[in-house]
Amino acid sequence: MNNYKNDRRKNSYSYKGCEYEYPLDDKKLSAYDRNNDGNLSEREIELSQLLHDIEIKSKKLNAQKRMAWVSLVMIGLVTFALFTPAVSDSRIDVLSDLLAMFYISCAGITGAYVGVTAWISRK
Ligand SMILES: [Ca+2]
Repeated sequence: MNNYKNDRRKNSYSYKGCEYEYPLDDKKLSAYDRNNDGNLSEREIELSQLLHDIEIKSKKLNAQKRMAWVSLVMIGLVTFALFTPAVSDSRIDVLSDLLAMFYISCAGITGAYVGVTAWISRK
């Protein structure tokens, strides 16, 4: 048993002989205390680790999704900007190599996200 409410000296716990730093505050720890007895049992610690891992993976997936959306939106915005009179033909000629790299990298980010999420959902 690991009494997290009374042990405020450190934000860590030992489990199976290893000392783990707990990156969570008491409010989050109390969310993992399923039976509200003020202690984290071995099972509750296991579940809290699983939930913590899931939260981190979820945040990572959300960040990747945001990156893919920003890339997709940037492709549209840059394409739209290139068709406005603000960008002259001579500028587009000079920047053509750079623009090609920009389109390839943005499409690569979006395509990689779509491919990886499809691959993950199939697993
Ligand atoms: Ca408990």
